[in-house]
Amino acid sequence: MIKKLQDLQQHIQQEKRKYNHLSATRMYELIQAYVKAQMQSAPIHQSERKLYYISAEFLLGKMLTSNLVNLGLLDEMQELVQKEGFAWSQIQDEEMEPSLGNGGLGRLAACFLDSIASLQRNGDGIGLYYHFGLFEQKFENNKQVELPNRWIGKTSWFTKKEVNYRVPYKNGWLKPILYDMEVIGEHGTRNTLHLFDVESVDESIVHDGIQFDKTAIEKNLTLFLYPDDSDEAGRKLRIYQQYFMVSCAAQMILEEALQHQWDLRHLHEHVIIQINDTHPTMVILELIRLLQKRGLLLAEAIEVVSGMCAYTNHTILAEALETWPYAYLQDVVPQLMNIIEALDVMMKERSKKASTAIIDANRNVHMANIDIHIGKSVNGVAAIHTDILKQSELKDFYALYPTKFNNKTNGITFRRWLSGCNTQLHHYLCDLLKKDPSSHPEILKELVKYAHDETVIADIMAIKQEKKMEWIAHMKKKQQITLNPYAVFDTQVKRLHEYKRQQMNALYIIHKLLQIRDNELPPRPINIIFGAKAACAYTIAKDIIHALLCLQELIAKDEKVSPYLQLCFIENYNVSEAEFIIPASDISEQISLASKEASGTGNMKFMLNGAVTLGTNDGANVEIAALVGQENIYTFGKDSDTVIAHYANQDYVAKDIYEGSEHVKTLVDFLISDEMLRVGDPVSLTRLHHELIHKDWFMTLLDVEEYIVCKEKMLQDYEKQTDWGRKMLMNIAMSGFFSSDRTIQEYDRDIWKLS
Ligand code: 26M
Repeated sequence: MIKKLQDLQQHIQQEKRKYNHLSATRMYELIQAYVKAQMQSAPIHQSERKLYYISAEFLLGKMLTSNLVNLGLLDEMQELVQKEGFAWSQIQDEEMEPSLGNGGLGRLAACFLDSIASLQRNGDGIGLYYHFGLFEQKFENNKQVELPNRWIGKTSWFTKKEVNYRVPYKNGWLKPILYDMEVIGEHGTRNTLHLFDVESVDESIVHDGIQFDKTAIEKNLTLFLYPDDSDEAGRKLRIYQQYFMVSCAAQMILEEALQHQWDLRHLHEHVIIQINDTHPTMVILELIRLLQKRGLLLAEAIEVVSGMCAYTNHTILAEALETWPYAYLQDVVPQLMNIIEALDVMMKERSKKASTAIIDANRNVHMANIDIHIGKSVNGVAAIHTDILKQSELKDFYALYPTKFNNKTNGITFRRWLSGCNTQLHHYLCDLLKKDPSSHPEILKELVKYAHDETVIADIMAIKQEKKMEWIAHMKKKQQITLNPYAVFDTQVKRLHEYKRQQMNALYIIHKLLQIRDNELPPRPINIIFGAKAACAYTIAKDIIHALLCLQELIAKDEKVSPYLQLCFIENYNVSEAEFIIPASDISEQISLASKEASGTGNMKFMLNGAVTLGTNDGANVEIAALVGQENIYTFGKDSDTVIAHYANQDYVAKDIYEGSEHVKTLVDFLISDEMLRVGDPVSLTRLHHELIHKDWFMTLLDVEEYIVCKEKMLQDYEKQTDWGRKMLMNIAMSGFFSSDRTIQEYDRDIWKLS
């Protein structure tokens, strides 16, 4: 064990003498061992009440820099590394990124762990140790190809532990193995992330990339994050995963309660469980089952568990709200069925409304409905989202349980999204404000004092330019692409989904391309940057990626257009790529169809790093607008009431807009122009073209013209550089509200009551 910084330095010198050379790999290993030892010696925060944050996803990203930030050792370590002749990025490159999540929901869980520890609250995370994280994305022939992403390496932040739990399964049981990772807060106390694996897991059953026998549960249970669930075996495997996760969680919670000698009839006084979306819902059922086994009556067990559980909703998309056929549950978790039945009967006494039923008329079990009936709290993740839950999506539940509903606007950890990824801006702000904004987000407001200080504005803009240069060098190395560093950087990075409307951005690109060919030149070159993965089975999402990659090729080959417009699609967009591109961006694209993006958290990361939002009145964009004021944000598009009314009245017809506007028709038809078909797949491009005209479920054409006008205004305003710099400054200044420390304080105040 390398315990002290001097020890680390000694180790480095020793190895250099011995081998005459020190590789970046070895350097990383030595530093990692040192940091891990530091974390393991940090004190655990003990208390009479503890939070368990259960989540199917923890999208951690690389941990080295973030751990060093929290230990207060980043500057020292960067200096040491530099003295040894390495760039910090070389050392970072050595770490494998654990991609144990899809996007917002998983990254939120990771930010929360960081804030919970930093605020010195007693709270652990519980999830699954997937051997393969979210797939690695490659582009071939302008299409996404998915490769397995095995993230587990020789050096790891996780430590393997034995546990004596048993998870009931078919005619026997499964034996869990525990992997623990220390979560260090900025004040040096530590919590733990517990990820469970199954002992009998067998990686050798994976073949041809991501194929495997879906019925061999003992071998495949923890192999993949969200295995393909297009068939029955895949869907049942997800139920096995979820049950395994929550059964381990329940056993751990009861074991810890026993150690503390907490009375099980008063467990809700000591334990609070936050259920991250519906994936961990069965923890409610499993705890009721286990408490009954330990002597509580059903009614007593329900009462105790009700007081222990709180549910967070992350989406109103109907297709994302989980329901399981009764028969699947019967097959996978027969031991829970009498509890589901009992709860169903009890809740039907409370409400006769079909919308609130646990088991519906088609014998489907609604997981969210279990959470809402039994849990003590239901929260949305941004003000507008919570309002929509109360007023429309869950309005029958809101009538039943008005006091359960509350809002907790999402946040991000500034330790990663400022200190870790933008050291230049972080140092500058620390010097200027005489306090560290990562620990004291509210201090950022003092920046407003400098709104008319041209030196400060110029400094902030110079940092932006430096981050642009760094990112361009990175992309040159990674994707052999040459980009103009003096262009406007207009960025849309997030999962690919129709509701997020990357396709609307594609139509803007076509608009700009045609303008340039028509000699209407922009005042400054524009770089439009994308990063997005599409779910393997989501055909239209893949068609959108394909269209964008075709446009990228077409523009790159167009000598007239490319000096003014470049399109760059970041391959394999993940947390590390986000940390690179966000600080380099000028424009933050947040253009979801109003009402559909529950919150968004990328929007907050961009704001903190001085990008200006181009967005709809959706999710947390609404709160960003209220904070910065209309002169520091660009909003457009129909509002959520209008959109919700269109769905209710079924009166949105994309084709009417397509036929009614020559401009829109030209843009949409470009997708199947000869030049597009020459570089692309006619089947895919035609399908997308057809979808936009005949379905357009997320109403791209409804907002596209306003979007184009709004973006053009933004690009014009960008030319008034000092005014633009002031907008950057105001965005940074008002971003303090979006610290996940604030979010966690609210969860604690209203729900967890840990302190
Ligand atoms: C469901 C069924 C089958 C397979 C996967 C799923 C599924 C997986 C992830 C459904 C939803 C999932 O995540 C939803 C999500 O990420 N929601 C996002 O949560 C963020 C944090 O609150 C918000 O900021 C985003 O707006 C919201 O889209």
